[in-house]
Amino acid sequence: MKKLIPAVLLTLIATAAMAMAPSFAEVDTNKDGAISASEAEAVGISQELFSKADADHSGTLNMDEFKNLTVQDK
Ligand SMILES: [Ca+2]
Repeated sequence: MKKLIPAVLLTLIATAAMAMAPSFAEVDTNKDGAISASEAEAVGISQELFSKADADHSGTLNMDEFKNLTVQDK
């Protein structure tokens, strides 16, 4: 029975984390598959963070770059 408790906690933590960090689809408001600087700014991602996350300096964030950003931004 003890195994039930961590499973419940993990679910709660995952739910809370998802609620705090916007998903890629939520940030990509024009649905072009990339996050522009203005889309990032709209959800409170600073220009500095955006530049750091933009690993290939394309001026936009793809899903991988966005994931790295949301992991590092803690
Ligand atoms: Ca976009």
